Amino acid sequence: MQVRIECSDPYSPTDEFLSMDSRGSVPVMAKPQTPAIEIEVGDRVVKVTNPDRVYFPETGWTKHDLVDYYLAVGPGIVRALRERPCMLHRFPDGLAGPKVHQKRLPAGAPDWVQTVELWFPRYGRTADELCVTELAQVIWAVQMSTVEFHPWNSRRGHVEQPDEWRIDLDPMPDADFATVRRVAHVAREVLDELTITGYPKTSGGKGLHIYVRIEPEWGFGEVRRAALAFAREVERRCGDATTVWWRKDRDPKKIFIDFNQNARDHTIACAYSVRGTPTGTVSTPVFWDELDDLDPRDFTMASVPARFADLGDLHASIDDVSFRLDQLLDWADRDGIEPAKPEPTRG
Ligand SMILES: [Mn+2]
Repeated sequence: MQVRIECSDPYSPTDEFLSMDSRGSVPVMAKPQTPAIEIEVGDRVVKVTNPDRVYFPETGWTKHDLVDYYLAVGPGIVRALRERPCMLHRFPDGLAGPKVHQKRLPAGAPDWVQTVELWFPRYGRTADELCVTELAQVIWAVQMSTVEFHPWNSRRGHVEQPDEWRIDLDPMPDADFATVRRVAHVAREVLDELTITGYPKTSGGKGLHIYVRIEPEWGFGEVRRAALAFAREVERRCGDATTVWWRKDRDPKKIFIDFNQNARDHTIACAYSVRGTPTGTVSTPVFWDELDDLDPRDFTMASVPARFADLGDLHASIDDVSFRLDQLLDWADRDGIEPAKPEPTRG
């Protein structure tokens, strides 16, 4: 499958337009180079340069290891990214170097790498973001030094209407995973009462995400409003949960239900995304009934491929049924949650 060949590897500067961290745009020159390799992915061939470059200094894992990881979880990462605008968290020199939060597709993409044009009111302009339709595009993004994939909660066909409601359980600094578990169980109880199926995954950090497929019928503001109404209900039932907006006002022992992750242009690492952590933790789909036993630190780019081979993608059925937000929006009205502001329109 992998053929080592000699290739020249001229440094090709990437386009950092809309990069959130321009420090990453400074190339590090004159690195010793190992020969590039070519990876066959479906019908495509992806050239991977500097495959032996160490991306994770603590474990010694290389860019090649990262490629192998994403190949191993291929159907899972593609399901999580399919047709979604995707922001890339790139580490051109591995974790030891700067991190680049990149919206616009890096330059030099082959013609089979697809994109979606987005409007960014903040910048008053558009950008073409990566839009994954097949695994080769994921591997190409890794070639472009992407470690983390942060897709939108909407898809190319209806960019302004999310089809994913994201329940983001964020532990404050003094909260442990046991507290995350308690809040997650209450969240599930409320979802059950709404007859909504939520798909849990570790965040790859200390938290947990629960994803819900929704009809792409509402704008970001309404989805966020529904998410807040849900979060308030969980907060009422569980003393460990908070929806307090200002971080400084939050109890550091609590779990913040970050409803704002449903706002336009807010993204979080998707299922099967490796995180830029020293141990290469992975945002990993989990069974509800393993939640009480698992330690999210056990899910890494070294361990998740075997789990994926054993269990398959625990989010495989997420696209089968889409749910509605009507009841949550009724709760939002009942609770006096202020109406969503209209999204800024394209000038
Ligand atoms: Mn989070």
